[in-house]
Amino acid sequence: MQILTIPTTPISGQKPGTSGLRKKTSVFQSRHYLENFAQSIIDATGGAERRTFVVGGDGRYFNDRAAQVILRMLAANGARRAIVGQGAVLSTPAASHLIRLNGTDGGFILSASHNPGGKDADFGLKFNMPNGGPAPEAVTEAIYARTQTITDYRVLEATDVDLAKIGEQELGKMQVSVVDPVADYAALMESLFDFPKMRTLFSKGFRMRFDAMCAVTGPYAVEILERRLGAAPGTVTHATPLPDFGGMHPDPNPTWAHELMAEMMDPGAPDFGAASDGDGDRNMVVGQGIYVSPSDSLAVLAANVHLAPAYRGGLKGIARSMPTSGAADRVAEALGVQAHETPTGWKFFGNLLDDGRATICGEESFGTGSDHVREKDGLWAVLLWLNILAERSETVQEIMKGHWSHFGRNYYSRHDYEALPTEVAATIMDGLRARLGDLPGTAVAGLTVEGADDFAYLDPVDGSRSTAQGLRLRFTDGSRCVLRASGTGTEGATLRLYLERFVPGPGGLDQEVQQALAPVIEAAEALTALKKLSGRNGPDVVT
Ligand code: VG1
Ligand code: CO
Repeated sequence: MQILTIPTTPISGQKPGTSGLRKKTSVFQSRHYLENFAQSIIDATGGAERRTFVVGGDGRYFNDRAAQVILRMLAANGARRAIVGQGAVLSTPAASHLIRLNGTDGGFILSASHNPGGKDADFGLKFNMPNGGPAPEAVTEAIYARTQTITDYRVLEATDVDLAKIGEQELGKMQVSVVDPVADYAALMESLFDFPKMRTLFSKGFRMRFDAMCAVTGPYAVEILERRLGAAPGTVTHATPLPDFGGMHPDPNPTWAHELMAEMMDPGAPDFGAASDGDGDRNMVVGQGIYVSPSDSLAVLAANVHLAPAYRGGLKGIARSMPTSGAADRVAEALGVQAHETPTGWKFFGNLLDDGRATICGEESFGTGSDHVREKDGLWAVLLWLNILAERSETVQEIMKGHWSHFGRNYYSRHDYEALPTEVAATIMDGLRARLGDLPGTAVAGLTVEGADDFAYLDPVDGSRSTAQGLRLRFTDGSRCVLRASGTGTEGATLRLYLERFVPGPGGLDQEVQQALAPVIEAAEALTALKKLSGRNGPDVVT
């Protein structure tokens, strides 16, 4: 087998966003595109010589082809070993776990996560570090810089590795270990939670629905929920991963997981419902007749996490992304633990988790996780909820109401304006940014602006600074809104408007969310002119 050095030239736009590089599948399939980016990752992270990597993805269209290319490139770059999920499939949290479990030098995760998959949809690739977490900004910038100077890449001339077969193979001088994608992950979950107690819950007739959305979590959820915990067969729906996710948009929110929502709002609903995204790191949680917002879910999980065996000792701290509601901060305060506010994207939690400053982390975008891996973890969150439900013997509804009456309620919603022309989005963002200094004191829609800034983050562990992470407007009554440009889309620019209002209770805890937020929504429009400038009647997706 021969190592080929292929001359290439830089390709523009290979800049990783919030979570890796995401592009249309056809772009990734174009000449040298994947190879240039993969070689740039290898070059910018110190080469692959004698190293071990994990390789796997969410199973979307092109996943298998891309995995074969990456394996041949790792072999050509001198890697010692690659650990690959069977069929080149690994959920993102399972990949993070394998990176850590095997003490490897990192991992290549093939996924565009919650973005639709298929020939005409999206593909993505990201690199995770030896700690199992997404590469931090300094590394993704170095990768991007390398894509702009690259002159050649190395690839082994070889036939495909048989990724259907579990066991050891050789690719040139590199060892390829094909592993069961589920086994180690399921064992990890079993070590964290009280499986016997959860089994008892199911044996008493507890009913659950888990919508895997034809994405990667199907096999994980069937193994853990149905086989190990004894949930009724068929609890997991859309359980077979498909290359195009069966045409579903694998984003677990009330809009895209509407089948689950409809079932859970029905009078005969199961006791507990959940869904996960394309690569298995997101979760949506729904009770009988009640949707749990991700920001609330983080707060409730943090307040109850001591009920699960692995967390009996309590929390070191709670971290949330800036746009996520302050509900978790109230729990941190009550527990007397550190509260951290980071920019959007899981890469910012890694240092806090590694340094023992946080145990549990979350984002408003349906992401929750803990220090058991270095990614958000959809099934982990669902299992923690189940463990809490088994311990408390209350319904989701009772737990939520109890939480609000104790801590007060942070009404919260996100309004997405998708695929706007890039210039329009830039005009809206730049216009507001330019006026931030003048806004404090402005009264609008019955609210008064108290503070306005462009969020910047100073990492307390490594001292790195990240700027321009979202425009924040804080009102005197504690409400706030945030305007931020998405970094995961592949078409035009998506703007996200995050809205929050705190009601301390005892009254006013049962309002309809958009109604409770009406003054903030009105003030946000008056200040950002988002609808007016975008020419849209309203948001495309409301979560
Ligand atoms: C979105 C979410 C962010 C999340 C990211 C990756 O990013 O807002 O919270 O970490 O997706 O999630 P953005 O830049 O589009 O707002 V996943 O599950 O797509 O890896
Ligand atoms: Co995801």
